[in-house]
Amino acid sequence: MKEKIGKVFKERFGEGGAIYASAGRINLIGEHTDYNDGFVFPGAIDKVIMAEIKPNGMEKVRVFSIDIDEYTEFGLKEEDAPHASWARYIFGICREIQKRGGEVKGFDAVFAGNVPLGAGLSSSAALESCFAFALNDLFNGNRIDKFELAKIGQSTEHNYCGVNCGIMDQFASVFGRKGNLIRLDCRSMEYEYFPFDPKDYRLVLVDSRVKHELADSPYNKRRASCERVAKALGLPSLRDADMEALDRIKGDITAEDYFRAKFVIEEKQRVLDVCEALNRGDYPTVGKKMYETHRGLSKDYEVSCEELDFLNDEAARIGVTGSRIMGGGFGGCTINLVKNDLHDRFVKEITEAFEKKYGHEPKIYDVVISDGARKLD
Ligand code: GAF
Repeated sequence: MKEKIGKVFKERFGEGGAIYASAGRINLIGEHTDYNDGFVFPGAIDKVIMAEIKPNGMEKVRVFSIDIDEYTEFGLKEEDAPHASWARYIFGICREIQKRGGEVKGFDAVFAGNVPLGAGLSSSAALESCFAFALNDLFNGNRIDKFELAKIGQSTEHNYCGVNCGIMDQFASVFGRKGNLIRLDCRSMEYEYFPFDPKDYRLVLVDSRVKHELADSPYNKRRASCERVAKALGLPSLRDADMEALDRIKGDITAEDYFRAKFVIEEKQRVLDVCEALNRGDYPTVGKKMYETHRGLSKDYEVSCEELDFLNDEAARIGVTGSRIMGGGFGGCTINLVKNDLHDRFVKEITEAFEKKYGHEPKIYDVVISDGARKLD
């Protein structure tokens, strides 16, 4: 990928620039908890967006996407926003740095990636973090701290891409560390690295290839439900809510809002339970919690779809230790905790069963927990 980017950069813009990369992410558990000030447990993966970037001495950005095979250029003022959705991520990063008093000047860039798009692996956060990291290095002497880089990505989603997301994806993409998951408290922003290298298990993603699109989606509606319930409880967020309090106001809120909040209250506890279980090496409990999350996401939070429920049922039938929808939902992947000796049978059987039912194979990815945003040599 690096060589290809270098070649295209040279053809389009001449003498090469610096090369940066940032990663997609998985999340072991803690879904839709980030914007409720709860806990999440993600890690960066070995699938990246990579970009070669060089200041061009102009007042504009010229950028080429190898994968989409599109070129665009834009200025750095608010009214210069490009139309192409992929370019809006980059424009958003430039603007959000500027809004915070940071410097961004014109630059040329060529980028490519292997984070599957729309699969729930946060290709958008990888793109944002790659450019945020690079522009911090190129124009700001790395003065912007890593949390702020993650927030710059999140604000880009909010203000330029129409997704009212939490901080998890950008955080994981910026803070990812090889071989480690990271438990993040999304209220205090305290985080802890957890070495994750189970000897007898593997994490396997099964991509339904149902396209997951968060912009203008029910994602923002889920967040609004949570905020309504928190308000009805007189709390700043669902972080401090419990089932007793929720049951007390059950008559004052809609049934839908009740079930959304119930899921979040249960899910934030599950993250803590999974971390404890991991500390004991108790993978059956980790797996059990993953299945509980899937049920909650499917029945109470209603962000699943037929194909993802099918993948989850099949995983259970085959005897997989843990399985659930990963990420925002509405399509994309399941994440599966699979015993080593079941791995090959699992991949074979779930692929065949899915193809038989839906007429196309799912994609299978073995997860490798890797580093987040970085400059390459
Ligand atoms: C998406 C969002 F971008 C994250 O912030 C998070 O809410 C996730 O869905 C669900 O856990 O990836």
